[in-house]
This record gives sequence, C-alpha cells and structure tokens, in this order.
Amino acid sequence: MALLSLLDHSLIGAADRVALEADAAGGATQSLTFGDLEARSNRLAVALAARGVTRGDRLAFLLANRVEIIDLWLACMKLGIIVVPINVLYQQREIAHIVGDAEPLAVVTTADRAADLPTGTPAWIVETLHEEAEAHTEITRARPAMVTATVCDADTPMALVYTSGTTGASKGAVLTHGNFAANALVLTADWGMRADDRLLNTLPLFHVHGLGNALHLWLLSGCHMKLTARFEASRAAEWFGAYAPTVFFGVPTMYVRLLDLAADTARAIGAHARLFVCGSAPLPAHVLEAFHERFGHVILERYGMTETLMNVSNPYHGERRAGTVGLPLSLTSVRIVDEQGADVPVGTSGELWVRGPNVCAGYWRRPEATAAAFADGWFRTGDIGVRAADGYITLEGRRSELIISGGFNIYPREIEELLMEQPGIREATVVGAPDPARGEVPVAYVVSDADIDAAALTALLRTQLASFKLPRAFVRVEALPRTALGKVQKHLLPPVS
Ligand code: MLC
Ligand code: AMP
Repeated sequence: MALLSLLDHSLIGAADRVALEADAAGGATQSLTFGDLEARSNRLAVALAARGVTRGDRLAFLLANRVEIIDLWLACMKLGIIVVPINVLYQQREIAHIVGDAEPLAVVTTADRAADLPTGTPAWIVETLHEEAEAHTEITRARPAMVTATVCDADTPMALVYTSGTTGASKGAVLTHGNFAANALVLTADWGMRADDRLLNTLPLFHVHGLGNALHLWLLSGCHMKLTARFEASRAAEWFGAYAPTVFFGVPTMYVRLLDLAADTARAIGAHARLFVCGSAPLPAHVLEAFHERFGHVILERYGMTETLMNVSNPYHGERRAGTVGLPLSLTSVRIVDEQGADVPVGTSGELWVRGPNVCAGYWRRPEATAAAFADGWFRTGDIGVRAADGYITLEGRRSELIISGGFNIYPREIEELLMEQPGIREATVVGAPDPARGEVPVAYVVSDADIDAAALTALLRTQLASFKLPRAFVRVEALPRTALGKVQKHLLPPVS
C-alpha cells in the first residue's frame, strides 16, 4: 500500500480519536483529532495548489516543531510535492546551499527568518499560509478531487533531506514514499507501537529521527503524540509528569540530561513508560546503565542514517545489549566488508553496507555521488563496525571525519574553510573532542599570524554557522602535523587543555 493509505488507518479510520497535543502560540497547547489533521491537510493541499505548487515541485520549510509542519508534510504527501526540511538552527550560508541545490518553489518559514533566505527565494509565512488554507471552509475531511487524482507509489520522492554523507558537501538524500512506508511498518511492528501509546516527541521534525520515526510511527499506529517546539531539559520533569508518555525517542544528549532528574521523578516517569529508544549517535554504556538504575528501563538503542532511515536495532523482546546497536531490522540486510568489498568474518571490523526498502533512491541531482555511495546495490554507510557470533553489531567509528554533537552532524571541512577565510588565519583544522553531554564538540586548531580572540571569532562565526558547529575552543599551534603528501594528521594534534 502507498504511504498515504497506510496512514489512512488513523487519518480516516480513527478520525474522531484525539491525536495530538502541541505547543501553540503564546504558551498555549493545541489539541487535534486525526480527522482535524486530515481536514487541515486537505485544505492546505488546495491552498498550495492555488499558489501554483504541483507534483514534483520542491517546497522547503525552515521551522521549529509546530503543527503546521505536520499539515505541510501531509498536504505534500497528498499532492506528490517533495518536502525539503531545513534545520532551524542553520544560518544564511547553510540555508543558501540547500536552497541553491534543491531549488524549492518557496520556503515556508516565520516572518523573523524570512530575511535569512537567499535573495529571490520566496518566503511563505507559515501563519499566512495556514490562514489561506483555513479559509477553504468548504473543504473538510472528504478528500478533494486533486488529492484523489494524485497517484503516488513507492518510488515517488517524498523528501530531500540534506546530509553531508561521507564527504564534505551537503547533499539531498532522495527519500521516497516507499522508504518512509517501509521504515514506519518495520519499526511499528518491531517496537510494538500501539494505538494506546502516548509518544512524547521533542526531536526536531527537520531530521529523520523525528520525521521518519516519531511522526510516522505516531500516524501509522494511531497513538497519541505530544509535540514540543524542542527538547528543553528544564521542562522535562513537567512534560513527562503531566503527559505520562509510554514511549520516548531521543538522542544520547537527551538521556544524559534526563539523568539529572530527581530520583523519585525518574522512578515515576519509568512507571508510566514502556519504551525508551535512543539513536543518531553512540549511547555510552554507562548512560544506559545509569538510566536503567534510575528509570527502571533498558534503553533500546538503534542505528540509522538520513540516507537509509533505520537499519539496525536492539530487539524489543530479546536482550538489549549495551554498547551495541543490535540486529538488522526485519527488511534490511547488512554486510560488513573490507576495503575490497569482501565480507569479513565474525569478530573482524569492516564497513557496514546496507540494502533494503528503507534505503534512499540516491542524492538529488548528483549522479556521481550516488554512484560512489552504492556498490552492487548496497549502500556504503561509511560506518565501521563488527558483528558478534550471535549477530549483534557494534559500531566502532566512521570512515569519515564526521563529528556528531547532540545528535547533529558537523563536517569539519565546512568550519575549516570558514576559519581560513578570516584575516590572519593561515591554516585551520577542526576535530571532535569528547564531551560528557553532547558526545563530541568541535575544537579548532589554527596557525595564525596573531593571537586568537576567541570571543570575537565565535561572534563572527555565529552569524554564519548553526550554534552546534561553533568550535568550543581555538588552539593556536605553530604548524599542523602533516603527512609527506600534505594531509593533516588529526590524531597527532595536541589534546585541548
Ligand atoms: C538545540 N537548540 C535548538 C534546538 N536544539 N534550537 C531550536 N530548536 C532545536 N531543536 C539550540 C539551543 O537554542 C542552543 O543554542 C543550543 O542549540 C544548545 O541547546 P541546549 O538546550 O543547551 O542543548 P542540550 O541540552 O545540550 O540539548 C541539545 C539537544 C539538541 C539534544 C536538544 O542537540 C537536539 O535537539 N538534538 C537532536 C538532533 C537530531 O534530531 N538528530 C537526528 C539526526 S538524524 P545556543 O545558541 O544558545 O547555543 C540521524 C539519523 C538517525 O542522525 O540515526 O537518527
Ligand atoms: P545523519 O547523517 O545525520 O543521518 O547521521 C547518521 C550517522 O549517525 C550514522 O552514519 C552513524 O555514524 C551515526 N549514528 C546513528 N545512530 C547511531 C548509533 N546508535 N550509534 C552510533 N552512531 C550512530
């Protein structure tokens, strides 16, 4: 079945069930049924068509979590429009790259961010668009003809999600309706999502953890979701206490923050819950153990990528083994191979290659990058791992220099290039330094003519880079260690004091 027909079990089949509570303007909370979501997205589909968007067009959004992202996602799904999510933390330079590459008809955003779009790119203000949609009072839960006439199948592109892949330039992974359907079906089944679940989602909807997993598992299972604008550690006790979720999906940093909750609060949260899932970055074994002790639950760790959605997961019923990402999900095959692409034996490290209906169609308008990412139909993840005799996979690192901080990806190259554009900086290299809460944070090593004014440099970089990419320290060195061929030997850099 097509993606939309899967979700129809909730949108149409459970139309009167309360589906969602979400942060609304002015600190209020909004409550909607699945039928409300169906009607809102029908109206938005008509409003979008009136603005001239048609099948195959790209439409981007630059928004923090809010109900209108869900409306937009469903309306685009109904019309075959390709959604381009943009990280709301991105600054002009980062946004310009995505907009230039995806060429969306417009970017749906808020008035205060409109000025951050490249000149000539229409900003569609989210509130205006919503008002326009809601003015179509004649459109209700009955699907308008333009929706019923739109036929999408598993190969229809649903989204371009930008990722740096294993090399520096950010590329749009073409995720299809079939990719989202396969991911949602497998996880709903493998993690036992049920209509009586209560899912607290604090993950951003502009990345696949929130978008592919949380949003679709909610819509497919027909459970209830609480959507917050973002994760805020200071509000966790209030959210978990009042909402009493049965399911929570998070990145390791969120679990580290939750360990700060008082012991009795943690126990009470654990008593209501049935499942805590973690992914997007390595979950340290000691965090899993501390969480178990305080909340009474063994976190289920899984492994995914923007390009592949979810690949490997610890089992719901079997052993959730600390430090491992578990076993391949039901529709995904995983090989671990050496440099020549030959399978390595159990216990030997190699690169993970994956294949399945969850794997993207390739990179948007980049046939060379697509060709390089696949080998004989297998997607080369760039992640290094090892398989135990009983199949459990442990990730050991990455082939690339990717830094993951708080679950957000950082490519050193982007920061290095920006640093080298600054007057007085002759050379720069950026590496990830361990951080107890965020996993890793970027640190810059620079060769410069004068002392570095870290505060001034940070202030300058802040206007061009998302906050999570700002180096946490600048270390001035005489020279960067290099190989005979001139490549920087990052492992020989002095540790940050
Ligand atoms: C963080 N900030 C946000 C934000 N998250 N701002 C708006 N919306 C968000 N969603 C900003 C803060 O304002 C602040 O900016 C800075 O980031 C740090 O915030 P913090 O509250 O001090 O951070 P912290 O408690 O450390 O928590 C950060 C975090 C965030 C965990 C909430 O890192 C996060 O949401 N991570 C999730 C990333 C994610 O979804 N990754 C999945 C990628 S998909 P300032 O300016 O004050 O510094 C993928 C595939 C897979 O990897 O397998 O899933
Ligand atoms: P992204 O490009 O943002 O989708 O990030 C995908 C990358 O996140 C993967 O290639 C892995 O390196 C990493 N990742 C995701 N889940 C895990 C996990 N559970 N443990 C370790 N790394 C992970």
